[in-house]
Amino acid sequence: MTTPRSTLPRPFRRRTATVATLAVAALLAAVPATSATARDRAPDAPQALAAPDIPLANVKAHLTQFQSIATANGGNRAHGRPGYKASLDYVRAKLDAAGFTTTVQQFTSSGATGYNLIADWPGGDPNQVLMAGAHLDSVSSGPGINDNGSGSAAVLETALAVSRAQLQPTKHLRFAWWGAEELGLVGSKYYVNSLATGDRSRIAGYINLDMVGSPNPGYFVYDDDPAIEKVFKDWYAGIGVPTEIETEGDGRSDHASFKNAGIPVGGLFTGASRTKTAAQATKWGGTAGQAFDRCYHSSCDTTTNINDTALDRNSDALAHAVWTLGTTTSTPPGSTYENTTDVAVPDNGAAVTSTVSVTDRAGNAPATLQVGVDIKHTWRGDLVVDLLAPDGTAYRLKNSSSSDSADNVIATYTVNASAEPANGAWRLRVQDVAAQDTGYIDSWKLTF
Ligand code: DTR
Ligand code: CA
Ligand code: ZN
Ligand code: ZN
Repeated sequence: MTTPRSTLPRPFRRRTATVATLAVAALLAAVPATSATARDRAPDAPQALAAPDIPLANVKAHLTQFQSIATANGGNRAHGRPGYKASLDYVRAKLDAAGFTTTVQQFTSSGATGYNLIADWPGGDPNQVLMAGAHLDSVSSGPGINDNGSGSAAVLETALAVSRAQLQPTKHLRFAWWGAEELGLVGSKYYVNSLATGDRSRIAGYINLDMVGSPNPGYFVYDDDPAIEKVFKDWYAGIGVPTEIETEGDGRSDHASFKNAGIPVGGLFTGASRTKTAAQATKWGGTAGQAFDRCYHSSCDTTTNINDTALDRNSDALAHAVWTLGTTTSTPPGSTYENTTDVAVPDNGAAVTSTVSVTDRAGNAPATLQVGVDIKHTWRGDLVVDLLAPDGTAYRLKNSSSSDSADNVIATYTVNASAEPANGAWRLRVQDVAAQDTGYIDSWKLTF
């Protein structure tokens, strides 16, 4: 059940260039941003790609509010407890005042009502929704200021910066604060599962921030969607801070709910209970042999359990990603992947295959995947032709025919491959099932 102040954007068909847009965004990240910020430009001028600085003081002010809320509500902000809903009401009030369209999504978990907060920034292409989110709930044993007030505050302040800049992004921007993450990603799973299939495919990417101010911080970037990962790694490289790939997190925060639905994800993390190594202390500072966050899931996870530099850097990194990925121009439709190597087809024999590897896309293949085939073969009725998805699923393109005596199969087939991840080794399989007449695969290609 939802209690919308306004509804989420109406359904539109997805543009197939969406996933390619993220790749372009990553390239744009390398382009030195112009010095002007969005606020320096007339409203109708093209937006600068340079994000504004996110004021650390503003982010910390939200943490102070979360701390006060926990203190006034039994010491926590956990699912099902008053401190959680009070946290949500605080965040929502800020967003409403800043011009966002907010929606509260209710669900039930462990016998208690849970709440997700969704905030849409009006405008942008509803076919390309860029999301950034954080879980707002704490564990019941403490106020959860680093886990995950830090992510919640960084996402909130980035959203408020979008409003201050009156950003007019290419993509539609949506920000989210999840309930009941600590119970098993419950709120974000509920959100993704509640999306109609078409709505899911409109989400170009989801960026997750969960623990981004750890007191003994590491700088970890999720190694999921290549375009999102590159935006973050390039930004950190730009300030001279080395990053590591986040390896602890697969499935351990809300990005997993989106990744499991085939949506490109990325994110930032400063570490939890794992111990910082000597090598990490050398490159990042801090204390080797000590946990990144000694107060993980503990009552001492208070406003004193924050490293300001880490919180500031990750807030600025998120803003950079939202501006970069959110304000990219649309890309030319389609991307083609081709194999032109000849493959002989044995007469009345075993099937042969030819492979096309797709590596730079994210999300699933489209419902209108184009399969261009060029097979030189007399009496083409001998041939059975299939497309094999990376997981081996076969899509029949052409059946054999005892009456089709024409030569060559030169055709383009449209396949609904929306159930298949785009990346992987796609194969064309050809078999000659009747004696006499021979030929070969001349070339074939996939167009997304
Ligand atoms: N599961 C998160 C904390 C967490 C632990 N490892 C990772 C890796 C990436 C993101 C988050 C986490 C929590 O306790 O909320
Ligand atoms: Ca900053
Ligand atoms: Zn936690
Ligand atoms: Zn967390």
